[in-house]
Amino acid sequence: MILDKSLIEQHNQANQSLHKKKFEALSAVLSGEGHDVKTILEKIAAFQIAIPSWALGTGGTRFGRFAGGGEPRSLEEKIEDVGLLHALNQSSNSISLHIPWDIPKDPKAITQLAASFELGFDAVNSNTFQDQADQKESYKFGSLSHTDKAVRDQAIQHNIDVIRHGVDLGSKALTIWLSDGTDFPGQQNFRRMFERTLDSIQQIYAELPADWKVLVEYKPYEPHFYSTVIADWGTSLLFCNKLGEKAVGLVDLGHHLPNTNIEQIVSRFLMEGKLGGFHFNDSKYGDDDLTVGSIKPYQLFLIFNELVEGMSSPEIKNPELSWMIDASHNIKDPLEDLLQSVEAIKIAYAQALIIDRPALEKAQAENDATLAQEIMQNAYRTDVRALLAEARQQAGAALNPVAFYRESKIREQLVSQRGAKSFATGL
Ligand code: LRH
Ligand code: MN
Ligand code: MN
Repeated sequence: MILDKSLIEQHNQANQSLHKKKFEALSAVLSGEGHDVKTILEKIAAFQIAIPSWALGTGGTRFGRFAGGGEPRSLEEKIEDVGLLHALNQSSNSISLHIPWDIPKDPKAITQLAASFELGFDAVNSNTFQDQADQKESYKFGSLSHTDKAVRDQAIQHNIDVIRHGVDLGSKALTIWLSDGTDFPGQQNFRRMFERTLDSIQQIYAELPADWKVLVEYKPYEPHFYSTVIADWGTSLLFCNKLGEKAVGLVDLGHHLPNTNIEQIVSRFLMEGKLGGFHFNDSKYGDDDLTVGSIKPYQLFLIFNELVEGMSSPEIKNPELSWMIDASHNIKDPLEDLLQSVEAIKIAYAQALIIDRPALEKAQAENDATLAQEIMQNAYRTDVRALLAEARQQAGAALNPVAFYRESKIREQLVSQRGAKSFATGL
């Protein structure tokens, strides 16, 4: 469906007077603290977060999946949904495809359709964690790390095919999430698994176009429950360093054991110039699909503190980052969920931008832990939502995207177009 922009203007008009009061009050506080509100607004507006093609339908768990109404039935409809999100918040100007879940059969038509919504294509994702109906070799016992060369070759070729699809779409990165691992002690030799994987990824790396990156994602467990080849950031970094300049680490927030200090991992990757990007989500236990910022918003802020500090430090030489959401929940409306996730990411970014950095550095130099905490939490406890709303309004988006989505009955319209029980492809 194509959104009538005049409806957004009406919504913004109706909410203008309250927004103005909030924005003016916040601007006064921030200016008083020495911040340049205009520059912050520009940074917030420029920050774009890619949407994964597999998050536009309701996710599921291995115990079941409940159909959402009006889910996109094709890649074209997924692109329309991302276009809708982008029109609502002007913050998601690209889509990330998972192949073969979303194969662009006519890449030219697909890129044109995306461009009509002002969208491009972010990293393309390969999938060697499932068997497809038409494939010869099975990934039951692994793919890039498999003991059998024929299986490895098939998985390597799949990744190369994914790169080719990405080239057709104008993507600039391949994300490899390798699920390979073992379920029982003694099942495999750790070192040989690593070596076979390295050899496989080296062959994929050799096929990367000059201006491409390969993002090496890690995950401690699931689907395998005893060992995973690329289980942690150290292993990801090890692979990246052995592969070369184009290989960078990908931090999926849900891929850490409880209480891991993710912000320190981010700092380490940055320090090495090896941070490639993020898959944003949140988690309480061992899950990786909850709405960003729904469980640990302070952790998200601390991650952005490292990013803002690192990316503005002259000694850090890190390539541009790839920002993406990777969350697909079972009960929420996926579009509302994505709007909330984007908002949470931008809130954390805005809060990190208003940390009094010179004062923090002074407190650190003087070992003043109390003052350092005061400075950090002064930023974190500032309600920056009016800044985000203002940035959206200036970009022609909605002051309150979720409220607008509900007022305009967008889901109801999608249900009437696509049916009450449509299933999007994905996990
Ligand atoms: C694995 C993962 C990886 C996959 C996606 C569907 O848990 O985070 O990024 O590609 O989920
Ligand atoms: Mn992920
Ligand atoms: Mn995941």
